Amino acid sequence: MTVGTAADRERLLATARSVLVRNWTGASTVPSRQQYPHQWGWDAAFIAIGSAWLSPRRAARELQSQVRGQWSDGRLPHIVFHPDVAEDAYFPGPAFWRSDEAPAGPHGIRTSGLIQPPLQARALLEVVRHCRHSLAARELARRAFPALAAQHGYLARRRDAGGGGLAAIVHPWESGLDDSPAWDVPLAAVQPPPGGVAPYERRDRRHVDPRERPDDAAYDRFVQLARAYRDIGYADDRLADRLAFCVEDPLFNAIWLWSTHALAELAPLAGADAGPYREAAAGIHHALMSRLWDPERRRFLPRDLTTGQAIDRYTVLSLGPLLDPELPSDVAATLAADLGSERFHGPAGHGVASTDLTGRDFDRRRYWRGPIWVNLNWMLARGLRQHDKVEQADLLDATTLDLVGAAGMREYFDPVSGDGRGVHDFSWTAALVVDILSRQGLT
Ligand code: 2M8
Repeated sequence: MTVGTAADRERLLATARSVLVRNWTGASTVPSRQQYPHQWGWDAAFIAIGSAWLSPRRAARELQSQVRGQWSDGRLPHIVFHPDVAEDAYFPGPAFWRSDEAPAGPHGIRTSGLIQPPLQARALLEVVRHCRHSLAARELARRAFPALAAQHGYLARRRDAGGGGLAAIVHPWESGLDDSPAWDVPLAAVQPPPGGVAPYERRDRRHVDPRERPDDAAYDRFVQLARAYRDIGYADDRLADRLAFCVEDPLFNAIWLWSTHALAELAPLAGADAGPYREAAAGIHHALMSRLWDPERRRFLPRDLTTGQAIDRYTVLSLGPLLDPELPSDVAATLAADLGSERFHGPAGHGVASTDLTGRDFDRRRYWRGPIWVNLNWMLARGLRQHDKVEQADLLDATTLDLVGAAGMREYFDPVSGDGRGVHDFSWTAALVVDILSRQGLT
């Protein structure tokens, strides 16, 4: 269905709203009732951005629930577990992560020990903008700002494993794009322990076609890497020597930068000085350009800190720096041109495939190895707008609505056929549809 008429748009908005209501647990929103029955880090940010149009109060609550899982070192964990959900509802659950035994782990709440792209400060800024009374906005900013400033401090102090001003990720799950072909090379270097990876039971294929999920070889390495980090107490010193996977990711760092600009905007409201955040943003921008921009290939590439080598795989991660408002205009133009080309737009025409469609790694069905994801379409449209590519951004938003209008609130979409993949009733799809429709002036 093309979402052309006002009635189509009303229907889509009503469906999106009902998904968010059904996935709300009272204090936070699960990405999916069946597949992901806890709270995830960057999901919470996308969800708060969409929910803020419907209820700023609920959106604020979403972010506060995130912050309840914060560790004493400042990290915001990638999963905050719901205490009333059974251990076997999701793997790896709280018993796997053992956050309660980690020196910096939080008290009274169980979490994973990994992080995810730090979008929360950007989400806070968007939620604050929805508060109609300046007093409520100030109060929300004042309450949430210190936790998010601490999260950014953690990234700068504890995750700069390369020493060049970027944050490193130590697990593909930290990128949010778990089985992206960008991680194939560093993952291939992960050696299974003698005797093989200790047995575990995958639970992610009960509700989703296995052809749409990561394969077993990738999963074995995910589990092994997570165990290795857990077993050193989630300590962050000498990361590139102690862990088999240690990478600088252009999308993760672009999101960090985008959120750092948000902190600079929030600081005066929260009674803090914006100066340090402006300086931090300038530093991340400089590091992105000097460490991850390849001027010959004219693309951003992740860097493997265990080898010092750039990872030469073209995926949507490389387009993430469109979120950097200071990106030189010729670089922004190159990224925008690639984004609009047949590399990232399939015959269904609906937007940004997660992997270069013309490359050998592309898989139209499998998870982050090819499908379109609404959160990426949405972020890239925001990035395009920052670089005055308004028409291209409008088109991308419109194709996102068409895609969801035809296939439903799915987790991801086949870029060749437009078919829905992964789980149904997926929260960030619904939330970002609310955001796009609302910005277009529906509500
Ligand atoms: C997916 O990741 C989790 C592990 O964190 C999983 O597959 O079990 C990813 O799509 C990730 O980006 C997302 O945050 C999470 C929940 O939606 O699911």
